[in-house]
Amino acid sequence: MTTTDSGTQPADGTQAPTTPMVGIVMGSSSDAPIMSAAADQLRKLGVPSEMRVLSAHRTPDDTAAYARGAAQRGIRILIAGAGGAAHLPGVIAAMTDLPVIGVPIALAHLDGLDSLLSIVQMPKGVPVATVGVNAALNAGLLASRILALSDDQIAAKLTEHRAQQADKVRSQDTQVRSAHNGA
Ligand code: AIR
Repeated sequence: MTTTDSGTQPADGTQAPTTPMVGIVMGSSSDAPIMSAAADQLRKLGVPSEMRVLSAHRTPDDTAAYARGAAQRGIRILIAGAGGAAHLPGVIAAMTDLPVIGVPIALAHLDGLDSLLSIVQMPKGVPVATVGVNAALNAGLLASRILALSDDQIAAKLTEHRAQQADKVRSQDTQVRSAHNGA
């Protein structure tokens, strides 16, 4: 499955599809409900992405081909999510110089601790930046922050996003204070 998530312009014949900057990869389509949060966050920040299902164990050759070809196709950062014996982010990081962000997916057993340790405990020399269990939204934000170092539009959207987030917390503060403090 290849999905150009937010990288596709309206099919009006006047604009070519935007090249995806972020590749979002997952070990199974069962990870998609979690991993879609990364795509949604990237879309909100105007970062074009693509999604693939690639398994380090079930489709190792496809995984290798994708990892080895990603940089040449214009991908700048890879986000990889997997559950259980979650080797996908590490295997991808072994085959590309692109930054790789790992998302540990929680399965029915062990509450995601197995996935977390499989992804975070990489041997030295092959780094994977690991976010929290099921924290695909943060993976999208982290990828955007890295891209923002060399992209003013993404940087501006991130600043706006942080300001909106602060506004939400301030309005929660106002509500809680008026309910509990009478002020
Ligand atoms: N997985 C797939 N190949 C290798 C691994 N570790 C993971 C998927 C998913 C879990 O196995 O990332 O989180 C269960 O996959 P499924 O297809 O059985 O639902």
